Amino acid sequence: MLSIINNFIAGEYVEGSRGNLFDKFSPIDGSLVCKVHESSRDDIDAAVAAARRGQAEWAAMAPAQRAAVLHRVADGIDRRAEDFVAAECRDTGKPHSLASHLDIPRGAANFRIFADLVGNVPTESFMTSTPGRDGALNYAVRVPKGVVGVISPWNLPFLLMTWKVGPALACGNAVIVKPSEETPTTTTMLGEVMNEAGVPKGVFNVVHGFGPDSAGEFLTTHPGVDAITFTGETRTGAAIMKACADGIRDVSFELGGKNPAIVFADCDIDKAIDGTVRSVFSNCGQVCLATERVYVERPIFEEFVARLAERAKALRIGIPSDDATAMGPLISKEHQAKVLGYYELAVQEGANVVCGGGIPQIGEAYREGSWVEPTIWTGVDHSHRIMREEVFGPCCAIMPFDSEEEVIALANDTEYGLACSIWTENLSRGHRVAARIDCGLTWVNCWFLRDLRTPFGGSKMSGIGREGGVHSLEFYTELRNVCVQL
Ligand code: NAD
Ligand code: 6OD
Repeated sequence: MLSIINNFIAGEYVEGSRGNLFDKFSPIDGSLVCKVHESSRDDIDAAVAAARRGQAEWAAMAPAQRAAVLHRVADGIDRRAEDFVAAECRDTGKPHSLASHLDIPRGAANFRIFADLVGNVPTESFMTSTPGRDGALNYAVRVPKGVVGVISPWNLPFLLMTWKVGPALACGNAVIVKPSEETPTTTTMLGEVMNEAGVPKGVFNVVHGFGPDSAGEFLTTHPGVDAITFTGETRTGAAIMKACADGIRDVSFELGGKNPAIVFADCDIDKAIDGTVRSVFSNCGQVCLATERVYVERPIFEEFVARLAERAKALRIGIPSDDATAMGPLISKEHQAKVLGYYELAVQEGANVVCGGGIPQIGEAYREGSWVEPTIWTGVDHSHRIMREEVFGPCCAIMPFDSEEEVIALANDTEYGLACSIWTENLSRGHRVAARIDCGLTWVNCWFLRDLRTPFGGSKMSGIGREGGVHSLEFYTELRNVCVQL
């Protein structure tokens, strides 16, 4: 039976008021997955009104009580993990093993960690001397921002949505989430878990649609929304920033990247190869932190390229439910066309195709899916567009380097600044180089090893602000000062 995805407003699943539905197609075989109710301006108005009512009730609850509710949300996700995994795999085509080990458990963790964190953060206070008087006590209190709009992408839909909803709710806000039009399902399913956990109606709302002239724009321009937190493309971030400027509303942006890996000749090459296979090809390369530029010190360049290519060619491409699948399809035909466009461009620009570069044969039943081959290029420099522009596919270009100074300059020669991995057994060098890379996250001898208490975000065109740990609390609350004359 074809499923219809509704909006979730004030604790109820509701159809879009205009009756417009859009189609969501499978990246695996191009079949219709579901039809989705697109939200109109009226629906966004209803969501904002519900959120304002719900937020007042939610913020009035004792923080410990809110934390207990959020723990029940996490438990509810765990109980239904299999349903969430199946839905995420259906929408994205990602391997079942990835969704069940990463996306869905991280969703539950995103509620637990921030539920526990909020009660344990001290705020500042000062004793202020006032000449001739008894002085004053100044202290700061944190209050929720109010109604937060959450706009999320399709690559790690549940993980990245809960990464914002968890702390926003823990801080006493209400949220209106607009998931990507490509991945509407798991965010919508979360509504039921929220109701069962006892989250007051209107605290968690979901609206569906696209960006411009649709739910995304209606949400970001709505005067009843107090802040917007967004994950997605850099140019979408720029459009949202303009929309938020009118209302002087706060934004937090996690945007695109063109992330380097630096492989020194003194690395443990087995670990560096394993790590680079993960960082380039996981989730079919559709991870904002994914490596797309690899710089390898010349003495190990040939060996590294040959071994990485061997591993890339051995990656099993297939459907989510096959346990042997290491890589699924891209999210959509549109994204496949973009990635294949870069594969073509690389060749036109004179890159050497070490492996891949085309569409793999998965079987007749999957001909309409959005498959691409894992791809590696050499023979490139920074004049090539594949060394400068985010592809967001399972591919990387590899360049040799001769010195630490040279590779630091190469790594930083980008308008992005999200993540970097450094592979070396010389930890002094690891620290030294990490300090000089202009990006928000540097991993030494690892990749995507996350501790949710750490600051997460990008420099330059990769974002504004930091979330994670207390940094999330900073974004999702406002600080007020109280001054008491003693
Ligand atoms: P996208 O920017 O196309 O879409 C993201 C969301 O924004 C979707 O929900 C979309 O409907 C909405 N949107 C689009 N235009 C809008 C507008 N004008 N107003 C309001 N909302 C609008 O991004 P995507 O294609 O879904 O995701 C891939 C991109 O996201 C890549 O560039 C990737 O690097 C980036 N990303 C970054 C991070 C990070 O943490 N830095 C994480 C994941 C993805
Ligand atoms: O791990 C996280 O918290 C996070 N925001 C990951 C982002 C991955 C981008 O695709």
